[in-house]
Amino acid sequence: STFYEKYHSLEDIYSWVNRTAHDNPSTVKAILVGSSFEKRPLYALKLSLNNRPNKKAMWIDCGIHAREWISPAFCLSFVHHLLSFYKQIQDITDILDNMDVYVLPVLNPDGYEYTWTKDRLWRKNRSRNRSTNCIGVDLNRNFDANWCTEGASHNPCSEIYCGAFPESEPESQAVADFLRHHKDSIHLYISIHSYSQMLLFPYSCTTDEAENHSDLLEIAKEASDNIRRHYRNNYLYGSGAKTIYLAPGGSDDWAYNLGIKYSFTLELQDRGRYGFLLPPSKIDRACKEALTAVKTVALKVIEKT
Ligand code: 0X9
Ligand code: ZN
Repeated sequence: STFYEKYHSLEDIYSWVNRTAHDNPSTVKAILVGSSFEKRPLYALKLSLNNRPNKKAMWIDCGIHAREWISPAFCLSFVHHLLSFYKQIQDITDILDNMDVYVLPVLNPDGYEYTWTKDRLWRKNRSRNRSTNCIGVDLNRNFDANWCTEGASHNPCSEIYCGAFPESEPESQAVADFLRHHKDSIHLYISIHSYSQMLLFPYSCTTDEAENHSDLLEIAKEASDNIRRHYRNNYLYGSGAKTIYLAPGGSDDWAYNLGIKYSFTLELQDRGRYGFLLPPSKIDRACKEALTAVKTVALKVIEKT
């Protein structure tokens, strides 16, 4: 199997980031967007084909939850696909001709490292706090979107601990800062998770409908339909709160409220047979399905904005 059909250690992913930037000097830049609690760098790749100003951009992040290994695997394969098939495949060409693409392959490197060395099912980051021995904040409860209301916890020992205050964690703050600085160009935000095979959009932090709900629904339906047509696999779609559960403080809702009106969370394979322990033999298919969804969404956003 190839590089993209395996899971990779954090060290290997850092090398891959370096190599990818180095091998594609005219199109790819590695941007240091911040560092983690344990001081690991947070690198995003920027794929940008020519230096036209005012180009739209999309942002995609992977690995906010440590144990969801298929997520970083997707970010790597997505970058590889974009770079390999520009001018070969029409939809890839259309995306890169119209958008810069920012890809953050591992938003939570400390947690990811921990799942490789100590506890495969760790979810949160690895930050410590004075008050308890419990470690880590759920980074997808740490953003400032109805922060720590129903669906998150103030208990530091909880898997859905929201942190001491919004953006208390260096990882969420780094991403939020980057998006704040680039919000005028970034028209699409996507966060990659697993598992459950869903395409979610705001809101998750309230049962209220987003202002462009019907637009988001139409895009999500098209993505889900495309996955079903190509791979005969079902992806549920809808607002987060109504499709899975109320979960405030998520990056997607926060990005949406910032003004990035196309904001999605994609939950990859599977439906629970292997859960977070998706075998490497399933990586290729899972990434192809996700690629179909991401391409569909990106092309629709290019069309609409
Ligand atoms: O609960 C989550 O953070 C995500 N599901 S997971 O099983 N990967 O943990 C869903 C996130 C949906 N979006 C928001 N809650 N904002
Ligand atoms: Zn997740």
